[in-house]
Amino acid sequence: MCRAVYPGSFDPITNGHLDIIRRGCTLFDHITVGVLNNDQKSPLFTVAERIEMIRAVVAPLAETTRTTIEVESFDGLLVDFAKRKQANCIVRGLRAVSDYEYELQMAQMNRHMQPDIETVFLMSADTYSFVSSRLVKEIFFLGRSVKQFVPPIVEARLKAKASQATA
Ligand code: COD
Repeated sequence: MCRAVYPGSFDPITNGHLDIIRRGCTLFDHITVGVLNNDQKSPLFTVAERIEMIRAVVAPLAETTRTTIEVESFDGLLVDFAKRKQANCIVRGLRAVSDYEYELQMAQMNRHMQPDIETVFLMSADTYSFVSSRLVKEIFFLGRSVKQFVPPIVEARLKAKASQATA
């Protein structure tokens, strides 16, 4: 049984993240999407909001795949979370060379701490290789549509955040 953890900030989930999850379903029996509960960053969406959006966008995948997908938050070290989830793989997405150095360092550090958990990299689809949560938020709040980069529920939640901010 191949069990994977796909960890991240997901603030918010984008079509790039979703593509990695969808493709992960062809490789793994079980995927836990792990949302980091990180007080040091100041995220736009709360962990609960991020989890709710991810659950909503992965729900349709259940109809097309035998992979089970769960979404949870985690604190502390990723390898400890992966161990608790009995995962043998950590899935990460690679967009460009700029991701590589950070990802390599993290994968090597994680392997030193937990040699029985392998990091697996999936190359970003070329349609999403330039998409990041940070840019999506920046573009949205500077007034352009992000419809092509995020699932509809995320676009709706961004609009709700914007109207809360102006209320
Ligand atoms: N296409 C493909 N992949 C993508 C795209 C895209 N358009 N956008 C993002 N991704 C990938 C990223 O490359 C990443 O692999 C993953 O999706 C999640 O991305 P983010 O940006 O949401 O999340 P990150 O990279 O900020 O997550 C960092 C972690 C939470 C995994 C990391 O900080 C962590 O493990 N923290 C726990 C503490 C810990 O264990 N520290 C020691 C590490 S050695």
